[in-house]
Amino acid sequence: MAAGKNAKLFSDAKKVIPGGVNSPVRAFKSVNAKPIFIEKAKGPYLYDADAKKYIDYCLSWGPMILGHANTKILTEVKKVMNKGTSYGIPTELETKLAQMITQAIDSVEKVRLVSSGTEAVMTAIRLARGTTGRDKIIKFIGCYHGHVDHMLVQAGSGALTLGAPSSPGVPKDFTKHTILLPYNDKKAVQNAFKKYSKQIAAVIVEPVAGNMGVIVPDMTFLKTLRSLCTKNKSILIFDEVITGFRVAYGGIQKMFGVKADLTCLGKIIGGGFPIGACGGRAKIMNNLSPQGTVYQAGTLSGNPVCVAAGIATLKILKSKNPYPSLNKLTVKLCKQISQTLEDKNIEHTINQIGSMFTLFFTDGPVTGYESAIKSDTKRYAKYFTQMLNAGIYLPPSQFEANFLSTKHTQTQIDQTISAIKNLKL
Ligand code: KE4
Repeated sequence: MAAGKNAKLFSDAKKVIPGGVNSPVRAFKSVNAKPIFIEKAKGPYLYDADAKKYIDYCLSWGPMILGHANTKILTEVKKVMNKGTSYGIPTELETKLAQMITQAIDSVEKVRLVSSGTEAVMTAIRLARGTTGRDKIIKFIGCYHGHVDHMLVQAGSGALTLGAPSSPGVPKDFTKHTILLPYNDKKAVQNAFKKYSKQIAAVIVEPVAGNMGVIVPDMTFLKTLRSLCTKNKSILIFDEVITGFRVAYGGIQKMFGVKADLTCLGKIIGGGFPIGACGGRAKIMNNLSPQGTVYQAGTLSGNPVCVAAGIATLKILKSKNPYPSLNKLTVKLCKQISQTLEDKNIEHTINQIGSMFTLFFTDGPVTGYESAIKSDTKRYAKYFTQMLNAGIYLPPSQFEANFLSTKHTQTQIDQTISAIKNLKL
């Protein structure tokens, strides 16, 4: 609960920033609470304006896999900053990060760096349309791919309808080529390709959903997307803005054995600085200007400071390979959360993969949007607030992912479980 300085900061912010925040979910509306304002962070901890300390399971929505204010990353960033911060002219650092990404993800032969996940998705979709000369895009209900107009669609009435805008300000024309299908539903995709086959430029999917809470789809779903795209010469886009370098070094593709044609990245590859990337097969990527004719640009794309943070992050992830222990600790946490809630007879289900998970207040299983929205969001709001008061910061929405960092240890797990034991839901 925001108290003292947090409340004052929020009221000041609302006077000059819409809703007092620079991204809607930070306003804590989904959990019916008032936001905290962060003063500083270190390792697994956040410290708010009232000097209250929190264990952070949101990690800036994913980027901070090595914990906050990681000394090694900051040292590398400071070295680069002392030489200047932005040139709008190529630097060797951009090539280095692109090389690291292409070495980490087999399906990525070339990379274009941008400044956000939204820009990465914009680039991938325009590139897919420019490459195929087709207009239609398939996306899945419950997947979020940033706030580009043609991705802000809601399901029309009945299946297989073209998307209707989900936000004012998006003209109907901008979403008329977006086909919205149920996530994890092979049949729906097969029917869509039957109906629109040679009109489909691309299918874009979160290979593990993070934006309706964590949902790991059936492998046959992803394999079906792959085979249908290959057969129809459509482009398969994996939006790995969350999963990229989160679940394993590189993307999820090696683990799942399904290769995308284009991959969108962000978050972790910037080590806490603004970044995004669109990468994929050279044959497609070479269509991007100036080598090709599909236009795309950005003043701060490949910014040396952001890129230095990304390189330092990936270097540590590659050399230390923290994934086995990080994933093991996450499984342990989820098991203990579930056991504790069972002992309290609280209906729930947990979806977890690697160091990302979501606790849903529904008996599950949660396999797609329809089952996710059965969750008791009022109960989640109470859970969020009681955990916040106990010094545990969770995503301020039932439909987001929790993350662990390499700085989370048994100490934080123990504190989290004792807070859950005291819940009154
Ligand atoms: P950004 O433009 O926010 O950097 O990335 C957009 C994006 C694209 N693809 C996926 C799979 C994403 O999850 C995101 C952004 N994630 C949200 C949280 N789920 C960012 C938080 C926010 O919007 O404030």
